[in-house]
Amino acid sequence: DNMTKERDQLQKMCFKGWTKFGSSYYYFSNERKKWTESRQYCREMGADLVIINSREEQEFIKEVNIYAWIGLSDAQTEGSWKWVDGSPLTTVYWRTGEPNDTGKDEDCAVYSNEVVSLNSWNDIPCSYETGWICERTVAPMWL
Ligand SMILES: [Ca+2]
Ligand SMILES: [Ca+2]
Ligand SMILES: [Ca+2]
Repeated sequence: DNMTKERDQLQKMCFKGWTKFGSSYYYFSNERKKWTESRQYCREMGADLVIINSREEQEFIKEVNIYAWIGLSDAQTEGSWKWVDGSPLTTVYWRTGEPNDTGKDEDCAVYSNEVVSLNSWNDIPCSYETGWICERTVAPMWL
């Protein structure tokens, strides 16, 4: 009936731009924002910046081939990298020589598509404007 049609339409609209991988849903931005603004964007959509928990997830993002913020920062304590949900770093995929805190001003981590290697993370200034990746682990209500 009409209600069902309406709901289906809404579902499609709301879900546009999100990709499912494993048990998570991902949003890859087409715009550029600073790290904090990127995070804000994700949170407004019931998500957060991506947390990379496994090699599979790291590989999945590599296929998308995007230069984008991830949910990792050492803004609170220099050198102490933390995911946005407070979970500890298990597997890390820093580029060779990173994180290097160039100019003592690099506190946010970016997924770089400039390298062939799976080790692709770099720390850069949080005020830099670039793409971002949101992740949510819970399916939205309308699914
Ligand atoms: Ca994850
Ligand atoms: Ca730093
Ligand atoms: Ca760096």
